[in-house]
Amino acid sequence: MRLTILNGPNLNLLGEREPEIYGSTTLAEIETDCRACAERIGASLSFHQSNHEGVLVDWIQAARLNSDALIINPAGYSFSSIAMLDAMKIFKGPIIELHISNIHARDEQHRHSKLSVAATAVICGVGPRGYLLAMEAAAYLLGRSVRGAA
Ligand code: CA2
Repeated sequence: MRLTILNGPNLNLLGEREPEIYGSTTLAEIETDCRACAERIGASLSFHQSNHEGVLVDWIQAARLNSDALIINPAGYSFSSIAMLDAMKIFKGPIIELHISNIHARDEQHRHSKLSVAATAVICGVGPRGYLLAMEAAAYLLGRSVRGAA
């Protein structure tokens, strides 16, 4: 099982600012935990962060060739990026959209993700632990599609 985790703009600053919303865990710590989880569930893992929309689009396109499932925290691009939405629509495997905070409990600007329509599942509000839940969800969704079970 090959998993790609993509992180959008400003998530490189996790743990440094606004800990009351996003917690004090850094993205490097999240990556370490994700790599341990990948080993546990027998997955290979590509883990990336970019502040640039086009770079994220390139990685989503690349995932079509090198990944079975895609986990994406699009951050601020959740609310604006038709380019990422278009790229996600052509990915064949499960896509888990992930947010550290509960976007539904946020202000109007942070409430409606344009990308969720292309996601198989959405996880939000669980903090950094959501990344591990998303990896388990990806494994579950892949297993289900292989076996065709409910
Ligand atoms: O909760 C999430 O994971 C978000 O995707 C994070 C985005 C926000 O726009 C979404 O509504 C929810 C923002 C990421 C910004 O990250 C920062 C990290 C540290 C300090 C400031 C921003």
